[in-house]
Amino acid sequence: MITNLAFSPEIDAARAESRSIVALESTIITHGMPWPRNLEVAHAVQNEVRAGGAVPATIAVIEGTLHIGLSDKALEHLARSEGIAKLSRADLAAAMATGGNGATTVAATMIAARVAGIEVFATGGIGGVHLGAEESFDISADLRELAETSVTVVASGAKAILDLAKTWETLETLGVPVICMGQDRLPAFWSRDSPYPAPLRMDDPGEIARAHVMRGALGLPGGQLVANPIPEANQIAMKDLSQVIETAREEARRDGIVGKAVTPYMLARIFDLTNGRSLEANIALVMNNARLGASIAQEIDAIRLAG
Ligand code: PSU
Ligand code: MN
Repeated sequence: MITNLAFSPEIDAARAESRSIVALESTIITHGMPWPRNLEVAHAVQNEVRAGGAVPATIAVIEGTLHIGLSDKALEHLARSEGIAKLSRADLAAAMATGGNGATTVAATMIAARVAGIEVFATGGIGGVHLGAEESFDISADLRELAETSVTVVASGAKAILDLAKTWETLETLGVPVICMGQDRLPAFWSRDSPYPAPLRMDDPGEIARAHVMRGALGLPGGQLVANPIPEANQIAMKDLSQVIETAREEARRDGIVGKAVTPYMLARIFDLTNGRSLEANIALVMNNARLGASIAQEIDAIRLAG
């Protein structure tokens, strides 16, 4: 029994009416995008879930309470905050126990979604194995979370600032289904294409929902990662980004950036170095993932209702 868990009025109503809910993370707002675009996007993504026929539950920890669904005021407060904690599996409980505040990463949002009975979560990109991990050992807790927590996560693959080959290999080792939506090769966040073949391919949300339910029936712990390619019109070709990523990496090294700070630092530098183009692409793909998440959530609920 978790005492410090709060559902927003919208989520309370959705639960009472058995409407489909899609979880959304808050680290993308606090650490992934600059003010004030982050707040606009937070609202736009929520609206995209609603337009897709489901109810959005943005998740964060505020004064020790795990909030499932945020008021507009709370969302704005988060979006404006600087230096707020980025909570993952290791520190979610500690933040709740000590009355802390924090944005939830993919890992922490998955944990919160499971606790709240939400089976689908949409975001931009998951964390993964960082470039140079053989030296730094920097591997996101998101990967292990996917192996343990039964939530289907819709993302556009892992960010291209990561070592994608090692990230996909690790997910395979962990037995996480990586399902590519509608194509045979995995997307690479800002680009639709990559050299990596899709371990699994599905072409409609109903199949993804059936696979999710089937895993539960088999008693398999862990979630699914749905790799949804960025819309064609918004993509940035890999060759246009590799130099930018390399520059951002060198700067991160020069500035001694390590641990949790690496991902936000790299994203911010890449936004600057592309004059905001990478941000626009990031926004487009999150919206696209929100829409697909809404469809998958409704398909899962339809299966549960029929069963
Ligand atoms: N993808 C984005 N923007 C982000 C993140 C991912 O496009 O801000 C965040 C997610 O919350 C993800 C986290 O869980 O970065 C991974 O951080 P780390 O590499 O420190 O585990
Ligand atoms: Mn890390």
